This record gives sequence, structure tokens and C-alpha cells, in this order.
Amino acid sequence: MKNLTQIILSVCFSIAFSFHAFAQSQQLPTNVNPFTPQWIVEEITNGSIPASIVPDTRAIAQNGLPDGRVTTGTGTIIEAWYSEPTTRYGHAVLGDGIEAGALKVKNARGETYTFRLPSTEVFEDIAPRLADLDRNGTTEVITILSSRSNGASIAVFSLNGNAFNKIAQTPFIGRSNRWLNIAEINNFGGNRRPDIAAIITPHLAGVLQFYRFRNGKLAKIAQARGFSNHFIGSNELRLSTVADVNRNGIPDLILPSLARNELLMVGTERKQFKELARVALPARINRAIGARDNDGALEFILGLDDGKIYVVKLARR
Ligand SMILES: [Ca+2]
Ligand SMILES: [Ca+2]
Ligand SMILES: [Ca+2]
Repeated sequence: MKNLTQIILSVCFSIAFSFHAFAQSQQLPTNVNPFTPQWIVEEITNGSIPASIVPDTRAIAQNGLPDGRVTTGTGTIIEAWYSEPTTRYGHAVLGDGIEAGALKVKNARGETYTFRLPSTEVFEDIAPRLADLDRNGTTEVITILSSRSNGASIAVFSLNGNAFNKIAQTPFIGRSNRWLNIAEINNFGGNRRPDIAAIITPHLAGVLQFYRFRNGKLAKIAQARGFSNHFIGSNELRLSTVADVNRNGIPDLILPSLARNELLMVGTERKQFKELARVALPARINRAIGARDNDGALEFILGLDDGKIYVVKLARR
């Protein structure tokens, strides 16, 4: 093990988020919980992890974006992808100036439906996401939809009979060339409903927001600053993962800090969203984040911009 870089890091538990009062301060109060497990960072040098960390197994979308992928699901929508590439929005934050003018889905009967945006908008994304946000048995399609003059938003689409429509949308960020990246969609609130976690302007303020789809609207249920899940010019949108870090049965979100030189873990304790851990890293995260169970021990696999691969795991006590 002599080649392994090992960094011992302290972890602060229970730094409370501004979660029920997100409109107020975004400062994080510091109540340190007596339970402070130590996460360690070790380089993996045995070649057991691919350089991409998490291989992207999604098919390339035919006639879609050059780097667009097909998302598959088992619900009422079985495939979703972007189509009708366009250069009408010159932002190129995902590495090229080519975004999508339309969203396509296929239902379980193999029928395909298209939603075409007006010329003032594009899908600024790689692949749509599928989830039953309201748990009514029908699949929703969750996208990143940008206005050429007002920047990005989260938009949700639904297929109802033969009607494929946009059913909910967050406000646009408010100015051109401002983007957001959806991190994960999971039961972050512990109520069995999938909530959408997104980073608004991941290269600027890095605001983590959680949205819940209820009563036909996307309601912001929490937010805090200082996160990122993307770097400019990359088409890798998967700089996050989900795992139950504090073992309370509720999924937690794992993602980089705004500078990407720390790994942050965010979840709920007693129904309050909190920062569960903050782990300093020897370089910046620049690839998809992997999670694995290693004999009952939770581990995260990171690719950093020093070209090396690391595991983040709890120190044995
Ligand atoms: Ca593109
Ligand atoms: Ca639904
Ligand atoms: Ca948890």
C-alpha cells in the first residue's frame, strides 16, 4: 500500500441547511454532532477502475445530438431522447454549440411522440431523465430547457393518451448563458416521492436546490450554496451519485463542492436537510462519481484532474 496517497480528513456532521426557510439565510449553522466518523482518501493504482469511472452504457441517440444519449425505463415511457439538433443558442457550455430543438419519447406500445420547442428555446442537456414524480403510475420526463434570452430551467413532460405536453417548469434563471445541471432524482425527502436535486449555475454560485412535484407544480423545498456538478466545456453531467451515508434508510446526495476539490454529502436527519460530510481532495473532481458497497462498507470512486483515481471511504475504527 506504499504508493497510496492517504489523507485523513475530518467530517462535520449536522451542519444544518437552510431547509424549511430557504428564502432566508443560506448560511449553514454549525452544530457538530458527537458522532464524527473519519473519511479517508486513497489513490487506486491497481487498474481495477476504468478511467471514465462509471462507463456510460446508454445508447447514442440516432439522429439526435452528436453526444445525445437514449434514456430507457420500465414505466409508461420506455425511451426518451433529444432530437432536431440546432446551433441557435451559442452558449456551448457542454462543449459544442449544438443543442436540441425537440424531445422524443417512446411508449410501451412502441409509439413515438415529439415535443418541439419554439425557436427561442433549446434543450441544453445530453439525455432526458425518467421518473414517476407524483407516483400515479405514469412516467414523467425531466429535462433541462433553456431560453435563449433567459437561461436554463427544469421542465417536466408527460404523455397522457396521445398528448405529449409540458406539464411543469421552474422559472428560467433570468439571463442568457446561465445554466443548471440536474444532479439526481430520488427520494431525498424520505416520503417515497422522487425529488429533483439540481445545481443552479454550477460554475458561478453553485446553488443546490431540491424540487418536489406536487399539485402539478415544481415546488422548491430546500436550497444551499457552494456545490457543483459540472465544469465548463464538458459533456459529462454525472458528477454526483446517491447513497445512504447516514444509514437512516433515506438516500443522500453526494457531489462536489463549488471548486470541486471537496466531496460533499447532503441528506436528511429528523426531516431536516443537512450537510452530512465534507471531504477534502488532492485535486478537482472531473469525471462521473461512482459508489460501491465493498463488503458492507460504503465507498465512493472519484476521478480527479490530476489524472488519478481515488476511493473515499470511512476509516476503520
Ligand atoms: Ca451539445
Ligand atoms: Ca406520474
Ligand atoms: Ca440517509
